[in-house]
Amino acid sequence: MDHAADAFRTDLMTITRFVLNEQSKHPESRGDFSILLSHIVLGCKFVCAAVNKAGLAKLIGLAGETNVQGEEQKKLDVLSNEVFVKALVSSGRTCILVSEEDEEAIIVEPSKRGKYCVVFDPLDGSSNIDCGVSIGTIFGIYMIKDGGEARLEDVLQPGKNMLAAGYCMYGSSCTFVLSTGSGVNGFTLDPSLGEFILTHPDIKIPKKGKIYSVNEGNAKNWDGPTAKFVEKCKFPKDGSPAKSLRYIGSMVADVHRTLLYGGVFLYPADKKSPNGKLRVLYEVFPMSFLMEQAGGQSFTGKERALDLVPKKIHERSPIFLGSYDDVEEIKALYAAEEKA
Ligand code: FDP
Repeated sequence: MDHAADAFRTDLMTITRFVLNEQSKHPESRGDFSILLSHIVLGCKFVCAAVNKAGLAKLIGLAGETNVQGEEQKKLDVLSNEVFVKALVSSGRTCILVSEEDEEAIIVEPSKRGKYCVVFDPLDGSSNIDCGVSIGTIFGIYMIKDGGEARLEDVLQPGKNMLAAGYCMYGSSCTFVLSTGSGVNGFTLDPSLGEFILTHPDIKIPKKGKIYSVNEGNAKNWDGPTAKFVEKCKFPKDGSPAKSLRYIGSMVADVHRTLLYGGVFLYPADKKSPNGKLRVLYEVFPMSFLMEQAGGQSFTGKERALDLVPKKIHERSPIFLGSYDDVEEIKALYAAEEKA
């Protein structure tokens, strides 16, 4: 990207303009999706402002509650969840919501109901809040199955049925990454305009990467293929250079780097957590959707991640996602183990 030319850009592709352009490719569209997305974007802008002000506003600290996963809830988690639930319900376009922070799915009251189901983690990576490390919001959007009553089955669909997915990263800049099923585009918030501007058009992940990203503190509990893969990253036997390790411990930030620079992000199963740590609906699926749309792959250790059919809304799954060739290597290691 030509940054000098960018500084003088006068034809700004805002996210609203981008989505309306996409909408115009579907003459039958009534704009419902664009309206839904504008409410998600509003939620992200609010959370971005709250994250930036957190230290000053004394928002950091425990809210005195624990969430469904038994983790301590911070004030910012509570706030972000409330903002997103209210923004999504008031859009009039949603019928069922699943949030990381709420044990039960939220069924939208009939007068405000639309045809979309939204699964989201309002503030992922929350253990990083207090030290100012990048955190983010992750979301995925499904269409209600038969257009009738909203039921739990509508959000227990495989990830490949998602219509759209994305995340917003609250970091040194606020970046919104979106796929509506035809590629991946990244937008950066211009704080002076209050608008997300297209800065990363048509993101493609490098076919092979030089980075691996994993919590190596769990290594003693890993299964064979994971241990072998990480060993290969550090001590390659084919003459290729060793890979670098980068692990932030905040999924949005680790996946964002993986998407832009290439490589692989893994949160495998281990003896202590046979299903891994990350949640299928609002972590594994949206990130896998984006990876595939950017030309990468995502694998659970058993199958393509987007083929998984969740049975529970807060289900977890192991995950290996990133550059096509790197994930291919992991798949080969699992296939070899199964054969053995
Ligand atoms: P966090 O616990 O800080 O909320 O699933 C949440 C998550 O962060 C991810 O964002 C992150 O990738 C992962 O957990 C980090 O887990 P470890 O601390 O076990 O490495």
